[in-house]
Amino acid sequence: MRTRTCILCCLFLIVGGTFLASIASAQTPALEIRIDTVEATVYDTAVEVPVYLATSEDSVASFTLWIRLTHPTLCSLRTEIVTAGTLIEDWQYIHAQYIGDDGNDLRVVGVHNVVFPVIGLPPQSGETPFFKLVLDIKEPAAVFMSDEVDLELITQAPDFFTVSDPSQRPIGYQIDTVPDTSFWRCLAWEGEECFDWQRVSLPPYDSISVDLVEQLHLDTAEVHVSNGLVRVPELPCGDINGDNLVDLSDLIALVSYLFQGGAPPAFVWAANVNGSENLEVDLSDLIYLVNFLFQGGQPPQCY
Ligand SMILES: [Ca+2]
Ligand SMILES: [Ca+2]
Repeated sequence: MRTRTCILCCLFLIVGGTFLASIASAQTPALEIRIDTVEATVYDTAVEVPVYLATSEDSVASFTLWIRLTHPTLCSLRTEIVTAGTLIEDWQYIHAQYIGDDGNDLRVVGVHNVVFPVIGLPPQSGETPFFKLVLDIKEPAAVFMSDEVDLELITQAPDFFTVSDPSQRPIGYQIDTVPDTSFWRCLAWEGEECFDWQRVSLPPYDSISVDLVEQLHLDTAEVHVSNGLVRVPELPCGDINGDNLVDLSDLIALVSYLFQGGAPPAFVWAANVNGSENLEVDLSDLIYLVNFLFQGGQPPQCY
């Protein structure tokens, strides 16, 4: 009886331990790359988009990321990478270049240090930006057609998406051994013996060979990727509280901001209703908005 009780206890502990381990791995991936969601206005000329890195165990010494701008009606990607105040501020090598001719695909490569010993970033919680992308906002006339673009991380192959530890091992990849079949055609027979083989992709062929090759695959249970969104809202000038309308509530928000220590406008440009060149929001804007709302004055003109 005592023996049976012990076995039951052991089974319970093992099952319980496995259950806890699976929850822990689901909550904390070995590697997480996230492109932030960012909002800009049609009056911004450029916007910085933070990319975040979180690692639960590994130090990161180098990376390659392929980032694609989809539906590029609003913005264009720069090859400039902002590193000030980010995790890779002191890295020795940072390089970004376009892939293709349309400027919508960007490859970013970073190496912490190239001289031995390679150190790498210690595990990160993902609060400080890894680095920042820069997007130029296109002319307002082109923006009105759409108001969102996506920044997609391409992850199909190690050439597109790799993050490595100080030993240059990719983080979060599985290695599969798969058969690789090749077809051969003989170009020079001598009796039954061939002296010149040519590898071919179409029949006819005289021989087949099968090699075992190793392929790397991103382990999606270990690596989490989330793409970013850049939104450029088409807010009307004078919409100080950001609800897409220009009405009394905007006047109240402006009075609160100017005289009662209230929240600043959602977008400062939308509060510069008199279109002053210094872009400042002050009493003259309040008077302008009162004239428009109650005395038939000119509509807000932010630019
Ligand atoms: Ca409003
Ligand atoms: Ca003003």
